[in-house]
Amino acid sequence: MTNLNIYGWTKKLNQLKQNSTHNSLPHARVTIVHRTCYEVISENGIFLCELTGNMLFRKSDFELPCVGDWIIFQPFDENKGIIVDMLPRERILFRKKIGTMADKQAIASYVDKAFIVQSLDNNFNPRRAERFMAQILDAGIQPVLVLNKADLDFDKQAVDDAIKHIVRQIPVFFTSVRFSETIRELQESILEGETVVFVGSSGVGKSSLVNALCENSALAVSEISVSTGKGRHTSTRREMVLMKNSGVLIDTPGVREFGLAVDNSDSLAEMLDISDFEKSCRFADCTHTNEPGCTVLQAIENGRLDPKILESYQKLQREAWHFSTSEHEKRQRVKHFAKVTDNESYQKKLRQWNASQETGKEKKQKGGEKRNGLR
Ligand SMILES: Nc1nc2c(ncn2[C@@H]2O[C@H](COP(=O)(O)OP(=O)(O)OP(=O)(O)O)[C@@H](O)[C@H]2O)c(=O)[nH]1
Ligand SMILES: [Mg+2]
Ligand SMILES: [Zn+2]
Repeated sequence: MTNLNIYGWTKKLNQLKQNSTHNSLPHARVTIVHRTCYEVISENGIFLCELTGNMLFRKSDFELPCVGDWIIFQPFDENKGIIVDMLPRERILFRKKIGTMADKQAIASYVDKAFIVQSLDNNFNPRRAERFMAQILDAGIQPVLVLNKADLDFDKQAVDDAIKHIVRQIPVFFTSVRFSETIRELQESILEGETVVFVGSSGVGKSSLVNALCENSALAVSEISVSTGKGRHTSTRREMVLMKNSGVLIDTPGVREFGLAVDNSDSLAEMLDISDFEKSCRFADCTHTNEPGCTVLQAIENGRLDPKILESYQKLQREAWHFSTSEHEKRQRVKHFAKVTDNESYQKKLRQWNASQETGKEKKQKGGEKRNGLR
């Protein structure tokens, strides 16, 4: 029997399960999402599950189960099942769905830590790390910056300078799959039952780190193709693996674009370590662009704040604002539509219209019967 505590099952989750009408059925955690089915781990091992139609059609995409979710299922045959319910989600890592204004996509749920992986070659980019941090902190997840491929040549001083403000906020690790002590340090930072998701661009070494941490080669790792310089075994799905004697790791495919899907940008200043400067601005709603008495601009002038950090702050703020206002408008539209469809006169008109359609159909049918000589 599998002990689900090492997969993050807790007493609190057990209590939540009791609220479900299906609480007598087994529970499990989603480990892989395939195109049409879900691989889950339960006390009785791995099951391949589908969703009930009810769950499939009543939910938006981002509400469907994702890796990390806890579900309740009805087993059948030897290792198949139907997902009938999902426990209320917590600590979900979202991102904005590419090509949309306010649609979000759930990457993983019940996440304790998110490792933002960058490689110390040309992938290192503090602005990108800040973007991930904003989304991760919004979900109540602990961000960790992992700077990988530390065996390669890089300018340590320049990197240290660029991440000074990040180091003050979150843990930062320099790692290399070739230096086992750096892997051990990372391993020790993950506690039993904790869930860690790995995010970052393609080729930075997420799968390699997951494999090194699990001391096996469960995940395919890319070999750099000599002709294109690109990885060949690029990960194509989110996948959960268990670490020996400790946590649960979720590997994700590299992303080229990570759009913010946050509702609230209030914590950005603190995250970027500029809230102390901001507090003393003359105007409470200072935008730090050209206002008199702006202590943020003063900090830039006297070299205490990197102008790139302020730029990043304003960009992330704008993006969060765009997402939350579009989402708000969308919600209003849905509410308005619900109101319209609940409205009595609308319902009456709908009934009349349906009835007229029916009579039209009958007439047509009768006409057809006549033409066919059937009375
Ligand atoms: N020099 C060096 N190479 C590394 C290190 N970690 C990973 N690599 C190499 O980097 C390449 C990409 O590694 P992956 O683990 O596949 O990268 P990934 O982040 O999972 O990439 P995607 O799955 O495409 O998102 C492989 O050729 C690895 O061998 C490291 O610490 N040092
Ligand atoms: Mg990978
Ligand atoms: Zn200001």
